[in-house]
Amino acid sequence: MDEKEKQLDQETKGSGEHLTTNQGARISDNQNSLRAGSRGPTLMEDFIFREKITHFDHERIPERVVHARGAGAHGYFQPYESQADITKAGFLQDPGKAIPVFVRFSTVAGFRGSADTARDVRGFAVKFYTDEGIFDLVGNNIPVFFIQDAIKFPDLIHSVKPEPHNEIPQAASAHDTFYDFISLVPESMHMMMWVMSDRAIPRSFSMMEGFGIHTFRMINEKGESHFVKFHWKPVLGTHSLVWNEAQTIAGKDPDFHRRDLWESIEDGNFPEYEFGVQVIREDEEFRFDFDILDATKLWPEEEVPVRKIGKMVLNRNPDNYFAETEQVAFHPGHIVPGIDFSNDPLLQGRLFSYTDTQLIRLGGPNFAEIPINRPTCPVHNNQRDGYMRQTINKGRVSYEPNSLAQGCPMQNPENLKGFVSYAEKMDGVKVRERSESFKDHYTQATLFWNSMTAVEKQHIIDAFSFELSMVDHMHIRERMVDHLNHIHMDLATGVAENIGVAPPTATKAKDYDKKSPALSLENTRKNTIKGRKVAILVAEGFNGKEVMQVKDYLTKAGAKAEIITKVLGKVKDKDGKAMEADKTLLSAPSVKYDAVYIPGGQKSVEALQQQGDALHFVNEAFKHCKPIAATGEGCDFLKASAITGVDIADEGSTDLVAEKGVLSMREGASLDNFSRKFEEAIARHRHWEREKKDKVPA
Ligand code: HDE
Repeated sequence: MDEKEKQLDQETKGSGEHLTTNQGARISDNQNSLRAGSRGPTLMEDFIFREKITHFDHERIPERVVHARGAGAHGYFQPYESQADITKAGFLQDPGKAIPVFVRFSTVAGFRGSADTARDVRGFAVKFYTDEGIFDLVGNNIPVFFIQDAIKFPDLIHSVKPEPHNEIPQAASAHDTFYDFISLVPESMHMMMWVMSDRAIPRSFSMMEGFGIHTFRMINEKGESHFVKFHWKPVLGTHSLVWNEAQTIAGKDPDFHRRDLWESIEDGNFPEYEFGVQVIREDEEFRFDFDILDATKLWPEEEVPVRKIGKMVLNRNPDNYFAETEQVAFHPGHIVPGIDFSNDPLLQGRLFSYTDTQLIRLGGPNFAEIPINRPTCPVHNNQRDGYMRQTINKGRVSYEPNSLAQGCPMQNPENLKGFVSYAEKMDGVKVRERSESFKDHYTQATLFWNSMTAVEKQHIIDAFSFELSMVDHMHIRERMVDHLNHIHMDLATGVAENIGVAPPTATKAKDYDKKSPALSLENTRKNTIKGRKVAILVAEGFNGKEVMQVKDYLTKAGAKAEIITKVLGKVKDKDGKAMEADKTLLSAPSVKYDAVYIPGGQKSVEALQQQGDALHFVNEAFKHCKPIAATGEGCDFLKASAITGVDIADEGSTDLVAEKGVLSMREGASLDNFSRKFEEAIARHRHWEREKKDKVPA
């Protein structure tokens, strides 16, 4: 019995428990309510019925206003070595000590039931259960934000959410109100570049970076402060979907990302991220051509390198979505000694918002007592009562100072790890105004554009063109093109041509050719196929030996290879040996895989050629620039598909033909060598050099 069968078996056997009310009375009949006669009215006294229905009626709590759609996982964090030079935070001192974490990934705009693959920012929120209290790092997968001041947040969110008169569109920024707002807020342009790039459609949660965004402080034992930015770097590298694929997945598998996270953990293929900090000395605050308190700016990694200080591994799925993933309450204000805030006005505003939102969402001030939110260290204070209080405080003392309880719980001086805010020098007049140093809105947007490859640039043009073609108002489209022309004229021209706006005649961008290679996804790729999914398309009569060998190779390299047939059940190879199908062509579209392999076997290939879904599978994989491989008669299948512009091994050939990510081999050459070449092609992920998608009918 494999693990899955064991689990199903256990579920079938049951727990042996008895059904009771919430008060513990055993229930004799859970099928019928209490009636006056078998055809008579239901009786008020039916406490069993009333308790059950009342509980059901109250099952929902308000979804998060933003980040409503999420998926969570448990894991641990362990530092590489002591970070005592910059912080006294206990969890960053001992490389021998791991602490528990809970992570919640999310989208921002959509409702709780929306599709995972919408073009959107992803939330990347981590709860560290440290011995000195909870530290929440409530970040995103993009290192900058739309706005500089928290007072604009409700406006931003109202503009991106479905329009209020008809509640359309769901989980999409491609509509008038969003672009109306954004085009009037130039500070959002840098963030818009990221959101229109492939970063906003990640391949999986385990293949995206995370960022704390704001500048924080770290404080060491000597009381010295350094400015820091937090980073998460995925061990699998950073990968994305392509837009057409993301849209298709939204219908075929709206749970694509949460399913991938769940299955990776169940398969023991644990998502891992390195934790990093960029560090700026206190006296370097004004060394840069941007303000380090401005959340619409990043610190280029080439100027301020990321110091990798630890690793997070996600190794356990939640037991219950609601109790854990839905009730988890993050707050950027949950910090521990050794970490402190900066004056970033966006961060300062967030410090108010998160407690406030938990009060309405979780129903009162005791949300820290919900199991997922409880610190792992002791909690003692004089806070009492409130909705759903769990703690049963003993004794008569709930105030301080007191003598009746010997002054306990007592306050802690700094040497007993009491939190002491960094003594930052303050002066200034009380004003409602933005610093002059926050006023350059385009330079880093241009830096981002300059750092992209030609393909990435084209994707940004395509994304803006898609989004703005959904905007009805001409003056909004024109305003956007004008902003883009402040970033780069090629961008503005490329977009304008697609959306019926007159292209600019002269650039408004400043002459700026700096690049930051770390910003391009092409430079974050790692040489691994761990976590990728490969489809093997077969029908009866396939070449079993080829399948076993290639599947084995890919599995050993960390990929998940699945056998796909027309119907579920056993499928026989050409020697009559049966193999179990994992999925069917109906339930497993190509968009759910990273690569596809068609083995040989005359009968199998002839049958597949008669299946439109199989041909569509390969055509679509080709369109999405994914690696495609075929051996033996499988090459004939590729020849019968709509693949264009690449060589495929001819009958009688003994060569391994590999062109633009399409591999084919008839006979003679080594299958091991073939598998190795296939692995390399999968590691590359996308073969953009064949991106001529308009020609492929998929
Ligand atoms: Fe949030 N944000 N946010 N946000 N945010 C919330 O808190 C808010 C901002 C982020 O998985 C809310 O519990 C304001 C930046 C994540 O549970 C709310 C501002 C960043 C999550 C809230 C921001 C984030 C939230 C809604 C402008 C990246 C989901 C429900 C200053 C650094 C956490 C909730 C989870 C959630 C307010 C801007 C990240 C309303 C006022 C910038 C990952 O409190």
